[in-house]
Amino acid sequence: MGTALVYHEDMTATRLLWDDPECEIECPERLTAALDGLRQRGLEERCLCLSACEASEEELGLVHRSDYDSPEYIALVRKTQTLDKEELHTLSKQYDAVYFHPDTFHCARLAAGATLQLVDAVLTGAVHNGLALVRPPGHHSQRAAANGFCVFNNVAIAAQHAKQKYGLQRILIVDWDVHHGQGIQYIFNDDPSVLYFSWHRYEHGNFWPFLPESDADAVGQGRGQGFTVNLPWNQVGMGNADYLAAFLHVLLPLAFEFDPELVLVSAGFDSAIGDPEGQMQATPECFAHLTQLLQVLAGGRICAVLEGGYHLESLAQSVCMMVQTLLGDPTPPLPGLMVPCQSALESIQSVRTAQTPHWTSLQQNVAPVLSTSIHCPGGRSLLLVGESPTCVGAEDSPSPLLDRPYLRPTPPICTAVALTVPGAALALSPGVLHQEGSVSREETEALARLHRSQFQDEDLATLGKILYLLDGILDGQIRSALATTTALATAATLDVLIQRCLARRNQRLLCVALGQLDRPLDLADDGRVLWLNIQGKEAAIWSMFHFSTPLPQTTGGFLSLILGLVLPLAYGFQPDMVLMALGPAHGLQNAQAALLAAMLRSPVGGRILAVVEEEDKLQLARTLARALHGETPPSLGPFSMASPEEIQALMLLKAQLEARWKLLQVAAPPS
Ligand code: X5A
Ligand code: ZN
Repeated sequence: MGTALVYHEDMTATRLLWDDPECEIECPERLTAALDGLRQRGLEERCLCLSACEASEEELGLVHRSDYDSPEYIALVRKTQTLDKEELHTLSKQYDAVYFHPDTFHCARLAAGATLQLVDAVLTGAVHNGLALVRPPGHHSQRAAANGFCVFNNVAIAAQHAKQKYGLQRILIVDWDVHHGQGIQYIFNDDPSVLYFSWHRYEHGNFWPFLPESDADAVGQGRGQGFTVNLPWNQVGMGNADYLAAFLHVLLPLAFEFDPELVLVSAGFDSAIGDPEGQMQATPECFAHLTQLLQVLAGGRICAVLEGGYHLESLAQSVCMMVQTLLGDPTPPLPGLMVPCQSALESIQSVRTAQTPHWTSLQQNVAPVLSTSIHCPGGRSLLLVGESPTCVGAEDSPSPLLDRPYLRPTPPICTAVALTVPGAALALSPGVLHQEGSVSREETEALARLHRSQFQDEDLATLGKILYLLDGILDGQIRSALATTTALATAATLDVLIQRCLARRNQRLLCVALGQLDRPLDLADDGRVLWLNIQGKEAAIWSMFHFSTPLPQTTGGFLSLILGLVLPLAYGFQPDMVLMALGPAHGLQNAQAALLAAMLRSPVGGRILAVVEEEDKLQLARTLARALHGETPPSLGPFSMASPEEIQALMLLKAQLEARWKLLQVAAPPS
């Protein structure tokens, strides 16, 4: 199982034959630049490379079928093979932003065919996921019309194919191209089996394709209401924090509720920095993060299909970021301030408002009653005044960001496991290793004494092993690790681990403590540790870095906690590593623990040390080890709506923390 890369050199054949400033950016070098990038970084050879074959006319007909009042579109495109340059130019002018070439029909059939092969490879289980590198792009193409460089709608054809050939009932299409894929929207407008999400440069309708139906209030029609989700960007310059906020607060809540069986990505990279069309500021690394966030859906079955992307260097880097993430590599750090801009928040708010009638997960968005008190020891008011910045202008040069090489060496050990239970052989995945090393007895004892923690003799041995894992992560020898502790030693262990971590270099540590684990008494409040306790009791806030919240009992509440609180905090804090501890009475189901671990990997590049009490069934350790290692976590089960109490607790906590942690915002503060 791996990652497929579907391509054919013939797709570089089509090109513009006359002068047209609008169309000249869609050039053959786009494909060669992307492929060269993959080769240079050694990514191509790690993929299962498939040579694209043309889609049949029957397959194209899944979307481009003729009806009574329009002539057959496929026949018309077929005919372009024999037209001369002048005739091609005349035909091209009948469409908006389109050029035909004698090889267009062949290339467009290869593009659709490549997409179908990718879907087949994923749905037959030959690979986990993959990318089709294609030209021409597809998402603007309509049933009987070429549009915006697109001839056949590759992704829409693939979705129909997945429904018909494999009987899929729920397909998610994520269109992160900077243009609105209106073609896909029209094709599935009344179809509830395809959830179409698109963000796009809109500028209140003043950007191509200038359509009112690209706005947030277009939600689909008939049975398809709520299955079209448009997030219009009304300013250029959207960056990493804006894209992340869109995923955490719009796409992912709906996607989890929808529970897709397959994710198709209309992967246009004109939404990245440097692109002349998009004028956005998101860096290539952002696409690694977006990809990894999608990997928790649909059992990891992701088919990405190239759409736009016109800055060759930016395109190549973004494609590489996506492919390395599909291959399972950890995410690189995300550059920039994690603060969404005012305009992005306004857009996020408008799409959430438009979609609220259609999605339970958004109906939890009730205004908090601020008079209801939340436990704030010391009685200080924690509300600070803050404003969201406006977008960075597009004129700011992209080059410093694009020049930055990405270097974080791959640790020799992917996932290490140390268990206290004698002889407990975990059936581990390849790459997950049992680790027997330990920090010396003297050093372990000294550390334990330093923190006046009470350890039994056998607990000290365990502590030594866990410290060894921690050191391995801090030294870059181990990426992630899992350890079990003996009963009741978790709190003391956590105490020592935090101190050890802080004593080393300039580390920032995110500590997610589940269950009855008290905040260590001497826990520093200098911004180096973010302490989040998730347990059964009421919410409490000690400072902007230390707080606790109850564990929701519903899947809806749990997902809101992860997407609405934990991940925004983790991304905002930008820790060097995560310490995840499952203490007494943590109450998490295995699938919940795995999802939390899997999603926490993104903001820290996979650097997680998880500590579990041995009383927990070994199945938990096994599931957690797999999630840490990058396997898609098991499903949480049927979606259940969060209870009013759960919503209230979360909203209150978020309201208090928003002033410091701007990624928590789901709406624009009044300007
Ligand atoms: C696939 C794609 C853009 C067309 C822009 C026309 N098309 N101005 O990015
Ligand atoms: Zn585009």
